[in-house]
Amino acid sequence: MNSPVMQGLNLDVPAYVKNARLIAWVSDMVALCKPEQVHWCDGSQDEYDRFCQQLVDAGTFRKLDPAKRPGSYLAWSDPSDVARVEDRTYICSQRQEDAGPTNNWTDPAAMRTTLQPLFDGCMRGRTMYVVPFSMGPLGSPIAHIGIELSDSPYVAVNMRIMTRMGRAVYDVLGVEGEFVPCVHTVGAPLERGQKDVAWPCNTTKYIVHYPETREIWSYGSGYGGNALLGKKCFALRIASTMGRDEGWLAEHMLILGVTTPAGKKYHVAAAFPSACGKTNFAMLIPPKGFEGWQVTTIGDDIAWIKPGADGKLYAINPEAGYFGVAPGTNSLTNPNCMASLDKNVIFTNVALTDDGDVWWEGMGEAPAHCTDWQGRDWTPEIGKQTGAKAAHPNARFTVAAINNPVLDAAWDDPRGVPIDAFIFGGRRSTTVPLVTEARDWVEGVYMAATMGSETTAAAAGQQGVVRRDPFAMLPFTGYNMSDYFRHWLALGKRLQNSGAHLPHIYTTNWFRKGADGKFVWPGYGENMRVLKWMIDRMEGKAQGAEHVFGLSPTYEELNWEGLDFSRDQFDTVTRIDHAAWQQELQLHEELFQQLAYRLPQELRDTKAKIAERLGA
Ligand code: TSX
Ligand code: MN
Repeated sequence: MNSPVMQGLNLDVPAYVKNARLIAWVSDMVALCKPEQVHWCDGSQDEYDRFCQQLVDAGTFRKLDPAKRPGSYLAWSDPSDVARVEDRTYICSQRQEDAGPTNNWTDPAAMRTTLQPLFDGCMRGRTMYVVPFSMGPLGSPIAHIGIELSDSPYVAVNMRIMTRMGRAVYDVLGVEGEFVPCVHTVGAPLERGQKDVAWPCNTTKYIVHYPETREIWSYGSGYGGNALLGKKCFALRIASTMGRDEGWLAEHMLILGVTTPAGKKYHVAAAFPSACGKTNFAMLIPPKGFEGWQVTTIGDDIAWIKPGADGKLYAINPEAGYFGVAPGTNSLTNPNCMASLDKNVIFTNVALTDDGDVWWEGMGEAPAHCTDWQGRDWTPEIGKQTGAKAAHPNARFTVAAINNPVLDAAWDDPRGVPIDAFIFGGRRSTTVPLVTEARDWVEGVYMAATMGSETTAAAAGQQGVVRRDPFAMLPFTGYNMSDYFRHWLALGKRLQNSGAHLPHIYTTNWFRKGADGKFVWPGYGENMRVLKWMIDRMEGKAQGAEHVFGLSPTYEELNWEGLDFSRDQFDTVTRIDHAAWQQELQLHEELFQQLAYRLPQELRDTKAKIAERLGA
């Protein structure tokens, strides 16, 4: 007999938890993982404060100076546990072709056999936290519920910031409601009397998704997307599969609102690969020359988008906080983000200053001395001599959306916001112009499917290698990428046939370089000029000029008030070099070869048309 009750462990299910499937599953997982106790999280402030104190006592958290960073903590992870582990991330569909060539696939039965002994007793000596969370506004028809079982209190406190976590979730869930079961363990059981470490984890890691049964199993890591299972695992990999089956979209997109001086409001969803500044764009401050314009944030990373009864696409941010990269963030690149970090923040892997505050590379002037993310002495001199960074390059902040001074009033609206435009942005030093509008949905899907990002140059003078990242979803689509393209095409066709006006689709590139190797476009707040052109297009106020793969602005169509940007510079960031584009199409072909199985014919046709225009 191995039931938890027989072992003497009472599940202590709170009276407000009434979902039979949930209780049975927790009971099964307790029997498997064998925690010392079970804690049902209620999501209260009091509970959060107690967990944080417990993390301080365990040495995981350091409380920052309450005068400088009220309510804030710093965690340093194990040096081996600092990022998502893509090569340990699995999509376990019944058929390999449903995971596709861009995902790691393992037969689900074989994976269950592998994981069973790893999870057996994995929480010994620890507490299992039952973390109920809603991805999206509670009760929203676009939202979905998950329950994460984790043996990490660090996960519990981060989930409270990143999701709508707590007791109210059970009211929405009810007796028969559905939830995505998410099991997480750091994979470091404690034997009797064994002392814990500050950041328990295991060198063996598995981040496993069963898309058909909508389950997530995560083993061995306590960090970010490996452990906060509502984010990439649920809101993107599992949700993209739900969206495919149910006719909606789960996307790696920020959502922002733009209000014009006339008071008209537009909503834009934008996909950029990592290291392209999504959070910066989501919190953009309009520059000089744009008085009366306002940009507000709905989300900075993920969008769930469902067609409404009126045929428009409505988007919610399934998250309730930002888990952003700290290095590079400062009061010039993103003042709104810096303001968001004033209080109630969990920092992970940034440096600790001698006066109890935080510092990271690119925050501003370096302190004369601090303690780096591995607990070692750090000075600018040490940094210069050894190359050691004070903060890990993937150091993070976890902060509630309500800290954001430009949070959109509708960010928590259960109906979502109507999307007027999609942006797909790459990071390319050549070839791809500043902004291009697709002439139709299929051309837009082509742009998104072929978007790419240049890895930062490996050696001086060497150009970065282009890595394709279709829709910025390559690591996050929970099924076959070619089927994902089909899903986008089918949704467009369906909306079009219903007579709906589809969102415009744009591709942007803030990163073209000049002959001197320097960025030509000033970027950041100045991207407002590009946003305004998009709105001018939507309002029929700008014509654009057609070229081989879409339509880009003329120099006259951008508002240059407050910015010194010459016709020549504009030409450098928008020019289309036909020879370079011939080569670019070769690279598109390589992607299409990889994704040939079930690749939609429309994309091949679109490529052929571009080739034809280039040849003419
Ligand atoms: O986030 C960025 N955005 C979008 C902002 C709304 N970044 C940072 C990318 C790494 C996270 C950018 N970097 C952007 C941009 O538009 N553009 C660039 C390139 C760039 C860097 C520096 C300067 C200009 C362009 N200027 C000076 O250094 C003075
Ligand atoms: Mn992301």
